[in-house]
Amino acid sequence: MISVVEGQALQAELLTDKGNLRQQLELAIRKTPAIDVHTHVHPLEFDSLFLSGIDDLLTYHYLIAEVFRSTDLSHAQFWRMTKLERADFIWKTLFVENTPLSEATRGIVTILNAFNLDTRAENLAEAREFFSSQDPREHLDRVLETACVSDVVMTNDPFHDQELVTWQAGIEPDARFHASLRLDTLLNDWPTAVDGLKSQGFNVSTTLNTETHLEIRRFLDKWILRMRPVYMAVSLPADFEYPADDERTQLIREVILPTAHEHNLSLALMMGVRRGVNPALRAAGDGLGKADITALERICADYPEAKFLATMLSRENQHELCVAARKFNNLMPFGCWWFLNNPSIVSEITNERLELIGPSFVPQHSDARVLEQLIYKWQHARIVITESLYETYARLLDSGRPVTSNEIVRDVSRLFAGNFSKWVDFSGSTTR
Ligand code: HDL
Ligand code: ZN
Repeated sequence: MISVVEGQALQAELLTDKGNLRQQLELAIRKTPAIDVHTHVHPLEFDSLFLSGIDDLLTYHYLIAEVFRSTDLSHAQFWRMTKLERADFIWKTLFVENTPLSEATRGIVTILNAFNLDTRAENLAEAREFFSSQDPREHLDRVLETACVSDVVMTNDPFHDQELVTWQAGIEPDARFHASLRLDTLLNDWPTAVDGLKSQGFNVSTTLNTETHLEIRRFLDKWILRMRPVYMAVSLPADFEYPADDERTQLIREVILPTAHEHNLSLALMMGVRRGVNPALRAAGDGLGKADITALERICADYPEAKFLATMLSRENQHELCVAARKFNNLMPFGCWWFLNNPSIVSEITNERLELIGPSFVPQHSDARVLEQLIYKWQHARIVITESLYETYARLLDSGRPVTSNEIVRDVSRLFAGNFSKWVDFSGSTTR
């Protein structure tokens, strides 16, 4: 929490001048550390899951999808390349032969600029030299400081081999990194989950019954003890229905929510993804669909004592999510997810959230996969959120209610950290 903004004691007087209002807001947003509530970033301890540097940045699946719109190269030819060849190809195609106009390409520019690297370089020699010459731990500290991110919530899949190796070795991750227990395999791919559960020594049957429910709870209890997740999470397809006569509804009702209750964990529901729309793109091949908000409303209504985080992948669903959050105070909207994480849509979503639910939401998460993406995702988000908040405070002033710097810092701290911390009973980096 900041108590002094740029050497000035926080002003208690009313900000009746809009120029001063904007200055105080910009300072507060620039200085207030954010908790990044959903990422795919892992610290160094996770070996192959730790991604950093220009080659990982350029082979981000967002850029892989985009490069095929500016080349005649076939998917097969691309996938035959090495990672460095792919990075060179993407740089040449999207940054040299074309202008990096998209959000994901501009993100690379923001990162290079943050390290004073040539954003118009003809090749990757300088960038590769810079990133390979950094001390990894000092570099991680520098990235988190530049991004002004205090804590990073990871995505931890208990069926992923590297996760198994790391956690079973009893490795304590960097205290700024916190686990979330990801349930996609369990809830979206039950046959695969059965094999995974059995391979980890749990006696489950494909046909769900009480014994299997109990074994899955034992599996979750074991992973919760190991990971100490700040919440459990699942992405759900656009056609997700609740209730439905399927394994997913049974597992939600008989296993997941009882486990959430027992461990006082929130459940994050990320709705609207359509996996593998174009399999030739591999991880870049997912798409979106409009989900059924009534499924979320019914879960919130059925389990009033449970606490749900939710985000949705369709722009239209985000407005519905705001209205649902007005109806259910056990529902916390968060972030501008994936295809929504573009300035024009982040602005629309932030505006409608402020208009419909005031400061009672989590405005952004980065979804970063590569360490340095934290810099661009948060820099770009802070610029848009500043404008939304400024317009909101300016309208409030025009309506006859000025604010103070103290109130601005309070509001920004609540949005960037307080709402989430309170929701999941999070004590931050001191947790570990
Ligand atoms: O399911 C998810 O958590 C998504 O965020 C996917 O990981 C997606 O590939 C992504 O990285 N979006 O930003
Ligand atoms: Zn994600």
